[in-house]
Amino acid sequence: MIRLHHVPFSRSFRVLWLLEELGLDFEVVPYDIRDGSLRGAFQELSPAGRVPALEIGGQVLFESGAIHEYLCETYSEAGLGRDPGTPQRARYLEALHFAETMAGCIEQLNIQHVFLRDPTQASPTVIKLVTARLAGTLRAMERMLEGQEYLLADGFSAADTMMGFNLFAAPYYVHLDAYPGLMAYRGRISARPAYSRARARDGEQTFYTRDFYPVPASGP
Ligand SMILES: N[C@@H](CCC(=O)N[C@@H](CS)C(=O)NCC(=O)O)C(=O)O
Repeated sequence: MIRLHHVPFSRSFRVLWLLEELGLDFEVVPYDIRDGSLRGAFQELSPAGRVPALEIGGQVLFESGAIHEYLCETYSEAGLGRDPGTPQRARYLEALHFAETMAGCIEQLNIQHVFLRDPTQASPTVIKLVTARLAGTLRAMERMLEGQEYLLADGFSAADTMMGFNLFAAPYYVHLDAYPGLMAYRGRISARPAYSRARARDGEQTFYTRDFYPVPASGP
């Protein structure tokens, strides 16, 4: 039995998508990020009250990157990880972890723009700074993709399910049309059948109420 604890359109989508790429049978347990259901009993599964959490083989794992490495090792025949000693190993690990540098920027902007109970507490200075940092990670990702279809030169991997998800959240804060390489890549990953199956199981996000959240004009 594999069971994914999931909030629609959150980092747990990475794991949902990877499970579909691996062709595994699994159950999705949905949560609402705002209703308190990620606190209390849920913290037995994920101590910081975060998704994803994955029940698999009688244990529970949290942290999307660790789950990626574990699933790719456990189902190695799918070839979605890169083993130690193989040519793309270093780039693979780099992309898996860089995904969280970018997601950390998105998370800070989510807090500033979307999750503060009192929006007047948002800081234009922090928003301006973090938006620029997010743009920097997008530029870096575009360079990583130069001349290749996926993040690794030897083809699709779990690095793409880790980092690829970010490209659906980042455009709430940075216009992606400035990054043609990322736009083309996003088109490629969206066209994957496993991505479509994952989207069909994802559920509706409820936190973004606009298409774009600009840096406030009153910033320094
Ligand atoms: N580094 C963790 C981050 C997990 C995380 O922060 N997930 C967010 C959703 S994207 C969450 O569960 N937030 C709930 C909260 O902060 O209360 C991972 O990659 O799994």
